Amino acid sequence: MKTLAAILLFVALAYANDSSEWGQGGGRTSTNCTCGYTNKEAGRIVGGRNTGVNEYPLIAGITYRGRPSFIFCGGTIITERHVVTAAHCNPGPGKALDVVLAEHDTQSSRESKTTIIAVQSMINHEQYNQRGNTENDVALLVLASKIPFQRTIGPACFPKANLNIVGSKVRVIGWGALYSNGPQPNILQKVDLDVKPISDCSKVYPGITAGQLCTYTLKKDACQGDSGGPVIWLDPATNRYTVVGIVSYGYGCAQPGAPGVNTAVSAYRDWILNKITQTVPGVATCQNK
Ligand code: 4AZ
Repeated sequence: MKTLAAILLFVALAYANDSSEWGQGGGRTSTNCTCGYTNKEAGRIVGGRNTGVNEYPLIAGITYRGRPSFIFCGGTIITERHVVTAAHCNPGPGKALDVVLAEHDTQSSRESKTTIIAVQSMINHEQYNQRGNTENDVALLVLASKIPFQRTIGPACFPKANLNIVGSKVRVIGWGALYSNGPQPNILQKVDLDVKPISDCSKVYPGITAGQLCTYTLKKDACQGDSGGPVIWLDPATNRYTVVGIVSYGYGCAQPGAPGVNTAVSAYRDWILNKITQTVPGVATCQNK
């Protein structure tokens, strides 16, 4: 009987800990707010696999209002009112957008309870598309109402300045095409990619800058529809996911010799933080202490 009580107490404590922390976290460094957690138990990208249901609470699907099952771009939650995405996802004025949160299977409403929030404004980087290349492919979505952070919905951790993760693995998640010009999956996909020196990208693409993150792994890649979505890195110091990139472009998908190009969030840190303060004063990103 004593053993049973001990087991029950242990289980209760484990649960209490999980609901306050919402999944993994708890590395040697802490963050100023809860971020970058996953739900492993709860539960293409090219060459990826299905995520678990609500495995990545930080992802946002961007949709045209009234078409919640067609996610045309991804995004990453970074504050209670902001999602970061790619400028090339901007359909231009006159298109009402929503973000879909806690989505898993876009063709089912049973497996996950989603939250849809209206986009109040989409702010493109002022220098996007100015020199006819792909740099500054970053935009900030300001949401019309506050995101209800919970186990299944929450922010990514925000990177420090001058983060260098060349040589590390990153994870890309999205509902983008399963191969170049192929169909989009219903279920959110994940894939792990290697971060390469920027010179690997500039060999293949003109006009690559230090504000970009080059990824390349044989037979694995982001693809059409993954754009704007999260490139995340499990920070070993916090054991939490930090948004390090925004899926931007590439020649085809998983083509041998053609890396993927992503916007490096760390390089646009000040631009993003300034826009956050200008649009919704008082909300904050979650960062390492
Ligand atoms: C796209 O068209 C796209 N291989 C995004 C990423 C990549 C290719 C295409 C990367 O949205």
